[in-house]
Amino acid sequence: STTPLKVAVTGAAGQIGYSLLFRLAAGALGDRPIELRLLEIEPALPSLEGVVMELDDCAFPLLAGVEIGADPAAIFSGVSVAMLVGAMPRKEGMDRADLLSANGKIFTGQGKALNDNAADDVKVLVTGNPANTNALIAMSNAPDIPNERFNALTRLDHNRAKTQLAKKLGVPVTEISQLAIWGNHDDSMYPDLFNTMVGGKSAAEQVDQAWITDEYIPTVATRGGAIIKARGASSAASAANATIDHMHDWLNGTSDWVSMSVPSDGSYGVTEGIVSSFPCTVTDGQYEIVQGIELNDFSKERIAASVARLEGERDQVKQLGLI
Ligand code: NAX
Repeated sequence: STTPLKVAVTGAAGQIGYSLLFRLAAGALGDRPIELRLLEIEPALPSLEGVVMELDDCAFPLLAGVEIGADPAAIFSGVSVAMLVGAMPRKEGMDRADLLSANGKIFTGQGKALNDNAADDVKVLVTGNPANTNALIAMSNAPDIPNERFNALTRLDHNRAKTQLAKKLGVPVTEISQLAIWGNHDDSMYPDLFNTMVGGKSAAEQVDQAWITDEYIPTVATRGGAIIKARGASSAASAANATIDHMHDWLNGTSDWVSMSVPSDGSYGVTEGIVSSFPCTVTDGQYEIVQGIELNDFSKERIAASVARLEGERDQVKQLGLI
């Protein structure tokens, strides 16, 4: 199609935005013109103007237009893709509950604005943390948009899990298939290797359980903190890359399982309605949770623990009147 795809990005002047916008404008979602609609809070608009100057200076052939602003209703008008990256960062002394409440207000407002202004086919992907519960809040405040159009990002965990496994086994990442993250995007997320294939053989049979429990899962779960320690700033380019991977596959389809946090339909006993990560495939712009996977007791236990975290967050935001 030559009609520009209208793509909204929130938090566009932030770290992730600085990587994300240039990849989007360069055609990362597909070979189609793109119109960027960038939302920021008022004080960040001057800085965002500088980013737009740099976008101009790239003379991207596919970039059909850029609009910026602080009013979600105007920015979300007619968008088919919304990447909700902007969120309130966790500051010193803030716990997860404070974070939920601060971000809740952002995502109730943005959910309503999407409901009233986005295109009928809008797909919404939440990257801003706590991503799964922010997606639940936005979804609950957008009654006219089908629930399944609200996803949250666990693709960064997925990509991290893939590379760590590839390194361990000394194979290229392309040898790995059927890998998936289950649960919440926090340190309880669970990468299941028992259904993963490497070079045509079961991954779990090529590593031992102690490595999975004591090294692999903790390395993937604490990778964000390791990046902060090394770089002095949180993951940005890799988070932007994962955000693009997720949306690219949602729009264009998959050839292998991918990890997507989606509203649970009760599959595998995951509480219906919460936004939890599952192995998914995508056909014609619609994802499906992969069915018929056998989960062993270790996997079931880990998934239940992560789902319990999501239930806890859901209960908190319910109490706060956000959903
Ligand atoms: P930054 O603090 O650099 O940028 C966030 C931007 O959002 C700021 O420019 C801020 O002005 C803007 N913002 C705040 N409230 C807004 C609102 N109501 N409307 C529009 N914009 C608003 O953070 P950055 O490093 O870019 O990270 C963004 C979010 O991604 C954070 O919540 C972070 O925790 C989350 N992450 C999620 C990951 C995931 O895998 N799901 C991984 C990376 C990242 O940590």
